[in-house]
Amino acid sequence: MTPPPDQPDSPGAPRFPVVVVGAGPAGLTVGNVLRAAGLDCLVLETESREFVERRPRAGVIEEGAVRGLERRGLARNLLERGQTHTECEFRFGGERHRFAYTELTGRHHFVYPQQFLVTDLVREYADVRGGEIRFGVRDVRLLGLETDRPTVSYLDPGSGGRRVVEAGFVAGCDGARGVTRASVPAGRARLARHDYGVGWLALLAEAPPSSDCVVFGMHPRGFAGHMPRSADVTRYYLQCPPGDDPENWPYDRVWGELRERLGAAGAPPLNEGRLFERRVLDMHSYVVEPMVHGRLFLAGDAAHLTAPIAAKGLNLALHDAFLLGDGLVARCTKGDGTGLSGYSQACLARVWDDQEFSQWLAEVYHGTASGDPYRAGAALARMRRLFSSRAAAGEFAERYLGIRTGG
Ligand code: RFL
Repeated sequence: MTPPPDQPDSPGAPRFPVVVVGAGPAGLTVGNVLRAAGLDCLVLETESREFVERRPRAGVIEEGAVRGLERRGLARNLLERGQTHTECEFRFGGERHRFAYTELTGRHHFVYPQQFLVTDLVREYADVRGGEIRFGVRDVRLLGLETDRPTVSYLDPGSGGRRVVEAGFVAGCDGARGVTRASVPAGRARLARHDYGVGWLALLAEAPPSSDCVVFGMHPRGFAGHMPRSADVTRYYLQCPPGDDPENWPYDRVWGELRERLGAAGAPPLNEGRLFERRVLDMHSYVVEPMVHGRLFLAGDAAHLTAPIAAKGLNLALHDAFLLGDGLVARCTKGDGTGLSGYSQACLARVWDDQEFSQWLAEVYHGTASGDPYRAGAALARMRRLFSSRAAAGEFAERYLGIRTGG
C-alpha cells in the first residue's frame, strides 16, 4: 500500500537539517544564521515575497538586538539608514516631560521600519547566502515531531500538490496566527494569557513626524502614541474599546482625538496626512512554556506575544532567533546540544521580564482613562516618580531599552 504523501516515511522526500516555518524577522534571522554556517535549510512562508517586504509593523529596535544583527552580518542597511533616538516624551496634565534615556544609560533606540528589516533579511538569505525559500505555500502540516525524522508538508502554490520534506529540526517562526504552536499536543505546553481589556487603533499616516522622538500621551480620554517611522511616515496609536470597528474612526475624528490627547503646553502642532493603515488591535499577550516540543522549537510571536505597549515583540523575536540559530548550528555541525537544551529557559527569562514591564507600562498608559480614580492616581504616581527619582528613572530606562546585565 502506498503511504499517504505526508507520512514520515515518504520515500524520496528531500531532507533539510532545518525547516523554518515563517519568513518574518524570527524565521529569516534563523535562516541567515544557518546559511552563514553553511547549513542547508528551507523556509516556508504563506505570503508572497512582495507582501512580507511591505507589511508595516514595528519600528523601534533595541540597541542589543541591532548589535546581535550586526555580529551576524545582518545590520548594514539598518546602521546606514536607521535613525537613532536618545529621548522619549510623556505628556500628561497638559504638560510635556522629556525623558533622556541615553543620558542615563549611554544606550539608545534605533528606528527602522520592520518591513525594511524583513526586506534586508530576505535578500541576504535568498539572494546572497543562497538559502531555499518557498513563498505562497498553503496548509503547512508538521508530523513526527517527537521522532528524530519529523516531516513538514505543504501545498505547493504552483502545482497545488502536496510536497513533503524531512527535517532534522523544525523552527516554528510563523507568528501569532501560525500553525506550529497548534502542533504541540494539548497538555505538553502551558499557555499563559493576559487581556488588557482595551483596544488600540493602530494608524500609519503619510505625514512627517510631529516631534523628534516617541511621544506617549496619558489623557482622561485615553492613551495616544506618536512614533516616528521615517521622514514622511508616522505611526500613531489611539486607545479605543476592544473590538471597535476602524470604520468608527474617520479622518477628522482621528486627528481631532490625536490633537486632544497629545496636546500639551508648547507642543508643536501635529502634521496631518492621509491614513493608510487603520486597524484595531485587541491588546493581549501570551506566553507558551516550554517553547520546545520534541524537534520543534518555537520562536518569536509563535511562542509569545507582547501587546505593542513597550515595543518588545520584534526584539524578543530577534533574541530568540539568535539563540535558536546558534543552538541549531552547534547541534548540526558539532553535535553540541547545549544551546538547544537551554533554549526555552534562556528565552523565557527575557520574555517574562518584558511581559512584566509591559504590564507596568500599560497601567501608566491606561490608568488615567480607566474611570477608576484609584488607578488614575496610581498611574500619575508612577509618572511623578519617574521624573523625581534618579533610581526610578535609571530602572525605567534600562527596561525600556532592554538593557540586561551582560547584554
Ligand atoms: P511575524 O513577523 O508575524 O512573522 C511570521 C511569518 O509567518 C508567516 N506565517 C506562516 N508561514 C508558513 N505557514 C504558516 N502556517 C504561516 N502562518 C503565518 C506570516 O505570514 C509571517 O510572514 O513573527 P516574528 O518573526 O515572530 O516577528 C514578530 C514581530 O513581527 C512582532 O513581534 C512585532 O511586529 C511586534 N511589534 C513591535 N515590536 C517591537 O519590538 N517594536 C515595535 O515598535 C513594535 N511595533 C508591533 C509594533 C506589532 C504591531 N502589530 C501589527 C501587532 C506595532 C504593531 C502595530
